Amino acid sequence: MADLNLSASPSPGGKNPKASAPKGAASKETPKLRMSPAGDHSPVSRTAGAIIGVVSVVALALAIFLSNPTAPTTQGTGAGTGTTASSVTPTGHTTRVSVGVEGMAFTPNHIEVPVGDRLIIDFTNSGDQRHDLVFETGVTSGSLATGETKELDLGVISGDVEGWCSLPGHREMGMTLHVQATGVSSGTSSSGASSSAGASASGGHAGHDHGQDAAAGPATPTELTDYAATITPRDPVLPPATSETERHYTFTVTEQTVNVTSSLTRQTWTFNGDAPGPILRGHIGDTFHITLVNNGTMSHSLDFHAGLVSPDQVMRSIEPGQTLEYTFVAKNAGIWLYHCSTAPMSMHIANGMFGAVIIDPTDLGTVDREYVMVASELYLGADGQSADASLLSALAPNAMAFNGVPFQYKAHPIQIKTNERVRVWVMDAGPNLATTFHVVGTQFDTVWREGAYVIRGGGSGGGWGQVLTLGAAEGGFVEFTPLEAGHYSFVNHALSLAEKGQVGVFEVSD
Ligand SMILES: [Cu+2]
Repeated sequence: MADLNLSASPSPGGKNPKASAPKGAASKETPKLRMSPAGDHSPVSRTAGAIIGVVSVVALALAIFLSNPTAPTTQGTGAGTGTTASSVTPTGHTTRVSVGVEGMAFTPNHIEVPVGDRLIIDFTNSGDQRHDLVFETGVTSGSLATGETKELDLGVISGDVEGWCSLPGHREMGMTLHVQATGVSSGTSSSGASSSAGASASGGHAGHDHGQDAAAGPATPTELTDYAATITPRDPVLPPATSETERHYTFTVTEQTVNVTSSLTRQTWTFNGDAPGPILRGHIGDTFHITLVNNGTMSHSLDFHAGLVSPDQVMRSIEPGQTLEYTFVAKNAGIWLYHCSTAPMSMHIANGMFGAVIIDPTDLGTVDREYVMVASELYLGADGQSADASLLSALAPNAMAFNGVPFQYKAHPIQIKTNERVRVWVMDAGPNLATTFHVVGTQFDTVWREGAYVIRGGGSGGGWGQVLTLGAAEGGFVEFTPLEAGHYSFVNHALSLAEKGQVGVFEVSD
């Protein structure tokens, strides 16, 4: 039979008994039971096809009652929700509650409604980006822009109902709304009456955890590598900066589904269609003029670490269809991250909204080849989905990439010649984990990290380097010269991450 939990938790006076049911017990076969506080223990209604279950529950309830006749009576609603209104007696009363958004939370996020009341929620998106409000019953507001309002009719409430924002990552950030059905309705309101008197709202409830179970990776390294072999790799070559000093770019945000393997896709959110977005390069003193165009379905934004500007205006989220002008002067050298800064940022970055701006140090040396590697993490979920929010929250990526695609430079080695001097710029776009960039078979005589040479042309006392260590959002470059022909793997030397895709090969020939 269905799993029921009719444990009573009466108030001290015994006049407002409550019952709770375990989450996940809701089904069409779940018997619904209501016993009136007046002592009538016959069920008000029962679900067809579950007579045995109902009888068993009644017997159990009677047994509990008979074993302790003085115990408060139990108001049980099973695991009912607003869709099972037939299992309770409608009070004819309507509870009406206004719900807003503050940051990444609904306010209130906990609503108490007497069982049998009809619940209407006036939902206003008072947040700073698009949100929706959906309930497990299927009632949904649809995606609302900032300032929009939608009336949601949850019908007659027969049990607790869970709501949340369904935009990726928002629920996990805390955007949940718990409707608690309270045990006893006054039942005295006249039919059709509407007031907020029966509602008790608070913002202090932590809500229920809707996090998904952390799943094993849906794509094996072999599958990822096999797929990478079928695509054209992203060109890792970094061209020299052009000589212009006023630089104009358009960054167009789109959302699309892309393959990760031949049988698995994921949703990406990108600047100009690819992750990473464009790699920009210039000199100290250059002015960058970026027009951000949001052609997506949700709010997005931009944060250029390369600029020294107040975040308030240029980094604000914009709506689908809107544009934003973002101008900054590159005052200092570095390989600077840019990313979407709409909450949850981890989700927007994990879905592909990141890139780099390289401002050359004035004392940059001469090399034969120059590449850029943007390190990032993938949190692959079910087919066609954006990043898995639970894995993201747990800092547990199941695939890793240089320049967006796991294993692409293992499947397509980068060709260089012996004795060529090579510079590799590395940006750790994260969103979370560190990168320790190492090239097997080489040592670095030059390591530049976050604005300064760690070593240059060899360190003191003959010391050279083996890794460029970068935390999330850090960047730098290394220089090395392979002396012999062969296959020089480059890896994140946090090797479990290399094995998830942050590995490539320099194929060196004479
Ligand atoms: Cu975004």
